[in-house]
Amino acid sequence: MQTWPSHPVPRVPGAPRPLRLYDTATGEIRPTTPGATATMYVCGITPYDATHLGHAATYLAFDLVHRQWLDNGHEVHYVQNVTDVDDPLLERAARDHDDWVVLAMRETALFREDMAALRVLPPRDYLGAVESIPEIVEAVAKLLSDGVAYRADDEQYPDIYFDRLASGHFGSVSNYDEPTMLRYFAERGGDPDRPGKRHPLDAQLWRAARPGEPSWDGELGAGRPGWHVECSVIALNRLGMTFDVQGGGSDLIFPHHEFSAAHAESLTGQHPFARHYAHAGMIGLDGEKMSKSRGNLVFVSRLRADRVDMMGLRLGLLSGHYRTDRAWTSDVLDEALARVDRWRQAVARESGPPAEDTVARLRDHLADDLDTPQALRAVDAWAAAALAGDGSDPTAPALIRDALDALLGVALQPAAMP
Ligand code: 5CA
Ligand code: ZN
Repeated sequence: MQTWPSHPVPRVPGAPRPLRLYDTATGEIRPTTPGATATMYVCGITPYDATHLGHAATYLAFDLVHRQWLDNGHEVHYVQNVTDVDDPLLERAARDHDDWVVLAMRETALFREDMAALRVLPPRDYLGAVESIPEIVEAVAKLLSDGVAYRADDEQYPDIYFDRLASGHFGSVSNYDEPTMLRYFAERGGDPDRPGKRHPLDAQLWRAARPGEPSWDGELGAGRPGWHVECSVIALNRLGMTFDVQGGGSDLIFPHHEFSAAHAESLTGQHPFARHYAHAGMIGLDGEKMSKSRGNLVFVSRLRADRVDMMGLRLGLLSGHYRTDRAWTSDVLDEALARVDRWRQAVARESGPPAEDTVARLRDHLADDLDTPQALRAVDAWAAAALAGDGSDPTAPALIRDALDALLGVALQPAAMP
């Protein structure tokens, strides 16, 4: 699939800091330990509606991971998927008498524009589920022949399921107990009550064709892929086992990331799937998680249409810590817009206080599990001093501008407007 346009990232003088990141599997903030090429897979959108601020916040968090690795001199191999065939997409298309393929194309195109406007660095590999079906079929066939997957006991719809215990590591991502797993499985796309399964928590790998649903014929019989195996296979075939970071929102911890890992571990006999499982908190609106199913959404594209400064939006979404569930309010946006104005005025001055210490603090805070609230405050302090006329270092404004661009993805050139 086509990705979105990139932009050059300036190199910032001074010493980079190795990135430490919270890992859901171990419950600790641990250093990331990439080789020359750092590897990351972040779960992409299900394109049945436009990108809302919750999605945007999650992709911005992982954009900061990308940027801290670049600052540390790594190449970054970043992979993202698009779940371009799944129940919610088909249901929305049916509701609106729309063609599901065209709906997915339209929303994916809008997502690309939103990501580019927010200056999110693009993935190197951007793959849809549909275009990945041959590799998914191959993997599911292997799981079947290895005896870790089975056909549901149902002659009409012989869906293929994964024996959750097959990898020997089930539970190692989420660390949830079985009642918690069962609750989330039911809430997040699982089918615990489906007759013909051997265990309520076994996850679907291949859904046999139903009347009126799209399906692909082949060695598994006509059907379409399950959700978790899509991400397992796309990641595994691009990054191999034990890549650096598997990312997404915290709503993906279970069942999605637990099963993506378990499938890949069963396919390869290796563990772990990823060194870090990193999860962004949920953005809420009016006291509830922002979600397509609840309909309490603020869309990035709506704000673009309203000519909202995307660098202000970016700063607003980064003003809270990425792991904290947090509410989006008009105050958050207003404060961020005021902040970006102050910063713009400060870096437009001919001189300011020496900026090396500020850049070092910015790096320290970001390397500490992406502590953006502190990082932004460090920049505020420099900007306030610059605007008060303190300091006469003529290189400082450009250094701050480059550091904000490279490390936070905030471009303060006047051309940054959407
Ligand atoms: N296609 C799957 C992942 S393979 C999916 O979850 N798609 S999604 O469109 O529902 O979500 C896209 C990304 O945004 C996921 O990483 C999800 O965890 C994240 N996300 C969804 N809602 C929110 C929210 N309210 N706040 C923060 N992140 C969110
Ligand atoms: Zn995924």
